[in-house]
Amino acid sequence: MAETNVIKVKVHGMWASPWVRRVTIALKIKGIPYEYIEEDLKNKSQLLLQYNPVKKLVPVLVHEGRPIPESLIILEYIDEIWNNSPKLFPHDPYQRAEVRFWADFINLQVFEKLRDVVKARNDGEEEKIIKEIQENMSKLEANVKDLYSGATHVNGEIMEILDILMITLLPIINGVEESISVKFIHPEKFPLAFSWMKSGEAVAVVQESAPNHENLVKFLRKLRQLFRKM
Ligand SMILES: N[C@@H](CCC(=O)N[C@@H](CS)C(=O)NCC(=O)O)C(=O)O
Repeated sequence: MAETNVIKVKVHGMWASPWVRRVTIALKIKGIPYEYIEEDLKNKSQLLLQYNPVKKLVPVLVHEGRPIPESLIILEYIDEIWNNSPKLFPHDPYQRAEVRFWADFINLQVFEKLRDVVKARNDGEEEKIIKEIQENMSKLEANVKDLYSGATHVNGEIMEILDILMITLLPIINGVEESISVKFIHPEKFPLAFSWMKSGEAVAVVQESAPNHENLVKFLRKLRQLFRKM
């Protein structure tokens, strides 16, 4: 087999994970072939534990045998290594810093808190986290006009990092809301953020990688029951 045909990239992932989906979308945008390894998170593979011994989480990207954990770090790595294909981060250092700030904010203050909603042990905890997410969404909404050009989604190849994060947020919001039977992120309150989140709907790499909504809701409901019983 010619050297160029050897798959040098592997991704350890899990179908429902938006953190994993960010990475696979980025690889597809860049046109990088990869092998995908689905992990059973109740029974993690020895390889995953060896590759990410500190956090033991997916995604892990393995490039030429070397593991890289943490989705945002993986995305930066992908952009640095495959730097002649569509760029995920802006070239300008100031803009790059700004994008990193917002990527971190969206990751920690929205994605991670959506997961915390599902893992809340009682209604009081759930309500508190929902309120925090609504406040964080308001902060994001106030900044969308400066962050989203509205023109980056004409085709999947020019999606950048914040586009990937926003686009992959929508199925998780829908899944979490349905799994707890509470609608708490209203499109009319966050119209700019919603139009950004929806902007990827027609993009092939986004469509191909979308988790099945019913399966996602089932998965999240089970997770919720598990934490409510603890
Ligand atoms: N900060 C991590 C979050 C990744 C994460 O939370 N992964 C979840 C899957 S959705 C996981 O591996 N969970 C397994 C566990 O909690 O044991 C990243 O950005 O990669």
